[in-house]
Amino acid sequence: MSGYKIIYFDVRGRCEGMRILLADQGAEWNEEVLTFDQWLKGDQKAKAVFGQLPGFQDGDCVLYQSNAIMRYLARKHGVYGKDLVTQSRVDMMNDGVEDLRVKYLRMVYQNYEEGKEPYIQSLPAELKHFERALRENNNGQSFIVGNEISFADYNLVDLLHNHLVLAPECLKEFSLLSAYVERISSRPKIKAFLSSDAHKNRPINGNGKQ
Ligand code: 0HH
Repeated sequence: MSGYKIIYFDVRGRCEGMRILLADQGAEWNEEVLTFDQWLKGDQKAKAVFGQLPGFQDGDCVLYQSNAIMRYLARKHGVYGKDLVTQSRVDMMNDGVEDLRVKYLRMVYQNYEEGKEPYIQSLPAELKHFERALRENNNGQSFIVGNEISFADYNLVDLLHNHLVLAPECLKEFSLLSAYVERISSRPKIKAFLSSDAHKNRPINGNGKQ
């Protein structure tokens, strides 16, 4: 069993992409779950490099920043692309995922009631970039980059899952993205993880909005 530990709140949030990566790679991990009251005591915040979670531990390696953790796991499990150009494209797509995640989180945590509908209206303009990237890579039949799964796929699929909860029709006009989410989510170990209580019982966000 690996000694991975994810230190986070009881939400999917910024950790579900890495959980999907670990599940698909057949790795095991432990969760150190903090309540918000425990967090407000301040000890963990003081330890965290940027005063935020998630944190992550693998032996002597302690990391913060969710995308740095994803990259560490990607390097360790060989899901970061096989050459410099592919790795840089994987980074580029993951940065695109991060940009959309930040917009999603801002809406969910800061402006859900008024911002949800305008956000949903603006989604096609965001999702079309991912649809085009898929089309330009083997006509959408492979991964977001190249012909092997990468951490950007795990991160993108998690964010798309959240969007399908927010707006169940949002992928209807994007046939390649729809098929892609289905395909990645049907990989046996991911499918098993997605049907587990660990995934199903964990809320997407910490404020009850989704
Ligand atoms: N760039 C950082 C990263 O990618 C951003 C981390 C971040 O925003 O890792 N962390 C937030 C928690 S993620 C944080 O530490 C959003 C989920 C919030 C759920 C909280 C409530 C759960 C209760 C069950 N926020 C706390 C803080 O900044 O003090």
